[in-house]
Amino acid sequence: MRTQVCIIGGGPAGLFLAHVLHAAGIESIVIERQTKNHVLSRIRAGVLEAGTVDLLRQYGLAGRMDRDGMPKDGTRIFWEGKADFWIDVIRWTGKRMMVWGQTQITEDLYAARERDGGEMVFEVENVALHDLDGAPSVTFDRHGESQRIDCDFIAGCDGFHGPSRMAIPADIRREYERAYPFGWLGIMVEKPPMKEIAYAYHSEGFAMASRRNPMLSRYYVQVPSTDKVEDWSDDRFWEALHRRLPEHAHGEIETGPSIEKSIAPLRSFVAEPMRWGKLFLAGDAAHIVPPTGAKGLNLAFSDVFYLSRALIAHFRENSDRYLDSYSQMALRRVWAAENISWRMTKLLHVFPGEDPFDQKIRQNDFDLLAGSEDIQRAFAFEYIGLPFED
Ligand code: RFL
Ligand code: PHB
Repeated sequence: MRTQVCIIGGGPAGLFLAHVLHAAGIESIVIERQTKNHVLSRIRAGVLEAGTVDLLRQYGLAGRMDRDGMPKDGTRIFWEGKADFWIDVIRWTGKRMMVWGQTQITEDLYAARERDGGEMVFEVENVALHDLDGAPSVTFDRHGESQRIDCDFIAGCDGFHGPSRMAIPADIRREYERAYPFGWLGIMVEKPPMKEIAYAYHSEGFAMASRRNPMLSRYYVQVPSTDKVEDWSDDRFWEALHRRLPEHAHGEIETGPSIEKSIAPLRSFVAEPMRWGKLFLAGDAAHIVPPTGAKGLNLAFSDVFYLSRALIAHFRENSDRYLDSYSQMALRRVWAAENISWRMTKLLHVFPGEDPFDQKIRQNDFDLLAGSEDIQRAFAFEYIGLPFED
């Protein structure tokens, strides 16, 4: 096979890139390790930055989101022993976020790709990247047969465990990492959610209340990395959640049997550079953030914004200006998201082995935030996501 851009990975980054390139008349083939149903069964992100919402609208992908998504003007913070706090994001930034699931966005992206007649190959195995500084190609096996795609560029959108990042030579690639000794146990419940998305700090650990639609709630609690899903019955989950959220909010929690339950490990990770020769990384393939700042999916969209602009300038205007600056430009936004995600994780979670000094600093960080409009404005500026660079 031959195409202009071979996209490895059919998650949000790969599918959105294929969509934007198609709109500009650039051909691509998306190859994906899983089946479409498997990709669509993964439950992940829920909160979109204003910039991501704009991109979905700009590319005709916002119909369902604008009908069924829930605009979000700020975030509630519950803090053990202190008054509830509301970060008024719309007041400080003039911008509005959206609560709308990654699963639904991915469904819409698949529908668009099918409508456009774009090529997708599922259930690929043994994917390998070749000749990244010459005439690149990708080889893979499918149902026992070897196949090869020749292309002008490869987009590595294959998530944290995919092969693209590893194709950058070890002496060029630099990796920066923080692993956290805890994860988020998440459950989905078919009950009306709490009024607003809420983050909670409690001396027993972090908890959070989110949603997917007016009849679907998503809750999380911090658990040690060593815990298994089987250790957590629904009853145990609800008890922990109630202990960690203030009593006056208990009336808003509607419990029920979980329809999904999983543990996500927390990690901060960045690989640099995001370009090597004809290979460009986008999304989780290049970076991971802990979910506390709700940044991962948004970063996948901002990488694709920069990368699609660069590829369009290459094919349509014969200019490599944006291809050459892709890695630096994308990484500036990546590090900003790493920064706020790391700080929010430190602020809201209990770290094993922390001492009273650590706890006093955390309390003070919260008091500064709750007491200062300047700090709230700065926080809101980062939380809504940095503007895209020209
Ligand atoms: P994905 O979604 O991992 O997709 C990568 C795709 O590549 C495929 N793949 C391969 N394909 C071909 N060949 C191979 N060898 C391959 N190896 C892998 C995979 O099957 C997959 O389909 O990466 P992408 O597209 O970069 O998207 C990133 C987002 O999925 C991720 O950042 C977010 O889900 C993170 N995240 C959140 N982000 C937000 O912006 N807001 C949130 O509120 C938010 N909440 C979350 C989250 C992630 C969570 N978990 C479970 C990690 C909440 C949670 C609990
Ligand atoms: C979610 O709804 O899954 C969600 C929302 C906000 C976060 C993380 C996850 O920070």
